[in-house]
Amino acid sequence: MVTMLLGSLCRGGLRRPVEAGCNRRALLLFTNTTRARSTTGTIRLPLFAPVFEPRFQEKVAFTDHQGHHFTFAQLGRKAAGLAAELEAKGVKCRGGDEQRVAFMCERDLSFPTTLISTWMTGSIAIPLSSSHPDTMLEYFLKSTGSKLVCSEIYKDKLNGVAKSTGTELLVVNFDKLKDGDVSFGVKVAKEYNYEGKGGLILFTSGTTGQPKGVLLTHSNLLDQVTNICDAWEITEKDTMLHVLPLHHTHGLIHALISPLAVGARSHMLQKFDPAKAWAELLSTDNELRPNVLMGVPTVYIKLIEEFDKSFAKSPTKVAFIKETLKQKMRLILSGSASLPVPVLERFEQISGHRLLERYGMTEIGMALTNPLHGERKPGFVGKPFETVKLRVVDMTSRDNYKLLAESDSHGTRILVDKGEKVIGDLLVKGPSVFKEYWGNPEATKKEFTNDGWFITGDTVEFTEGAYKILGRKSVDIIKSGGYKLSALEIETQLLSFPEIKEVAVMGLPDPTWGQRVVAVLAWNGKELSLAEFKELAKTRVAPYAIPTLLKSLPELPRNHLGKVNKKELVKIFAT
Ligand code: MCA
Ligand code: AMP
Repeated sequence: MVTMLLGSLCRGGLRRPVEAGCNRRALLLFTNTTRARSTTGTIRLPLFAPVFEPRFQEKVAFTDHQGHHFTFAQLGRKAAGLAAELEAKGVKCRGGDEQRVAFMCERDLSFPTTLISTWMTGSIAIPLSSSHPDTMLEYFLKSTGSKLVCSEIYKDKLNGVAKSTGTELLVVNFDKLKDGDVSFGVKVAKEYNYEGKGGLILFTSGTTGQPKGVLLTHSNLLDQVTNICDAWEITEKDTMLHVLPLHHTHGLIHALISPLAVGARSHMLQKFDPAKAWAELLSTDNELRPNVLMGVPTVYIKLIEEFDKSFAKSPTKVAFIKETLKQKMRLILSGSASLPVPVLERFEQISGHRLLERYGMTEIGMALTNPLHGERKPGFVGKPFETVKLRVVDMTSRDNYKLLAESDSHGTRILVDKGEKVIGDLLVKGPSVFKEYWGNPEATKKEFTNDGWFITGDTVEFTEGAYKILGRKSVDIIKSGGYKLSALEIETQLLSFPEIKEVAVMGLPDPTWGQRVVAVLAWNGKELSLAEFKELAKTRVAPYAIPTLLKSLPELPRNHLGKVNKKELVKIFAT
């Protein structure tokens, strides 16, 4: 019965997208569902449909950190079971306005189960991080008006948050969760039109105000996933070693949703641990060992440190590691922050792999990539993905900019005079670009030009036929360990403590973290030690955003406009 239903699903029961902005390639997915793209061939809307694909059913979809394997069939049954429970609780919105379901799960089968079941009910999924303090969680819940689902382990953490925000909380015992009817998943994927419907909200930091909820539709997600699976040839034969957090694009869309969407496997570590990651990369289990790794630059820096500590002294181990990785790994990628060229070079020396660096953003998915085949230029992020259009501009305001160059996957048109450099602000357009910031039309409008281009805030250079990222325009955006952090947001949280009179938060260049979060403070009364400060800060600030170096001054130096010059002030840490 299931197979029959799936047969009809795969022959293209899904409706053809009609929305403006839906690209040629997405249309292709719907008109030719048997083989949508050369490499993947199986991605279709909604992205959970492949979980129910007959030919994947006996394949391992997911391996957790304890080494337990789960097939696509098991994942599908669990997701159908939870979707039925959610529907019984009134989370059912197919055909109506999407509800929001925020969830906090462990890095095991509970995570993909909850994500897929949320999508099966037609709701928007909001993954939460257990590392976030209650105040942040309360803000995410209140600003999205979502329901809340969690694994038993987070019950105590979330009870208070649910109460204080008046949020309905469903605690799930995943071990006891009953299998559901898989034909329900098939039916939903087949009959309900997900085109243009909200799929995910991911929170990201801007220069001002509170974090913004980036709403990605199922169409956005389909386009993002198809672009990357195509460009990097991710197929059902791959196994991803998953070491990244699940509340951001990199760990969620790239390392988890993309493999699931093409019938590949994700092997999730409990957290990034360089020694454990090395053990997995060098595993002798040929059937289940990973062949793809995605990481932020800090991941590779820490892998190199671990290599130097544990293996570098033994020439036999050094040779074995290089040979094993050359043979067994297909692809190793870096993104989310600038990859220092010495790191790329050292990692290549160790592994025989040149890291494939790419560039993207939560709001736009991936924009630029070095080639899978062909030369990966150190220090460059390559060319646009298939459906992405780019502009390099000299920008005065949202409705006034000078075009310097524009690119798509076919090529680049340069408009500056010969000999002049193409350096400017990067703008992006295309079907991967998000729909809106949740409940914040003002902020959405501000981030687009009047003619509909998303303003990334990154400065780029086009040279020697490819793009380079030169940095962020604003000093108030910090990238640390691949996390994007708003200095102003951290300052606002810190100023809510009576102990702190004034504070300036900045990013200090750092060899491990890219940038390290640091703060100059003036205290109300007694100065706190770094340890005391961290203890206080963690009640309102995510652990990875807490300043790790402090300088205390009687008061912050300000210019005649009352502003702190952070470019100058950060130099205080050099002494
Ligand atoms: C942790 N520590 C830090 C930081 N994070 N110190 C300075 N800066 C930081 N950012 C401190 C901790 O407090 C702790 O100190 C010690 O370092 C070890 O912390 P731990 O959490 O164990 O670190 P880790 O597990 O080794 O983490 C390294 C990491 C992690 C795996 C690189 O930072 C990470 O997962 N980053 C990925 C972020 C990400 O996914 N970004 C993608 C955003 P103590 O020992 O004193 O307590 S999406 C995006 O950017 C776009 C779309 C894109 O292009 O991908
Ligand atoms: P996020 O908001 O967390 O999605 O972070 C997106 C930002 O990360 C971009 O706007 C860039 O500033 C930065 N970023 C991502 N990939 C790269 C890269 N390869 N090189 C430099 N910066 C990057």
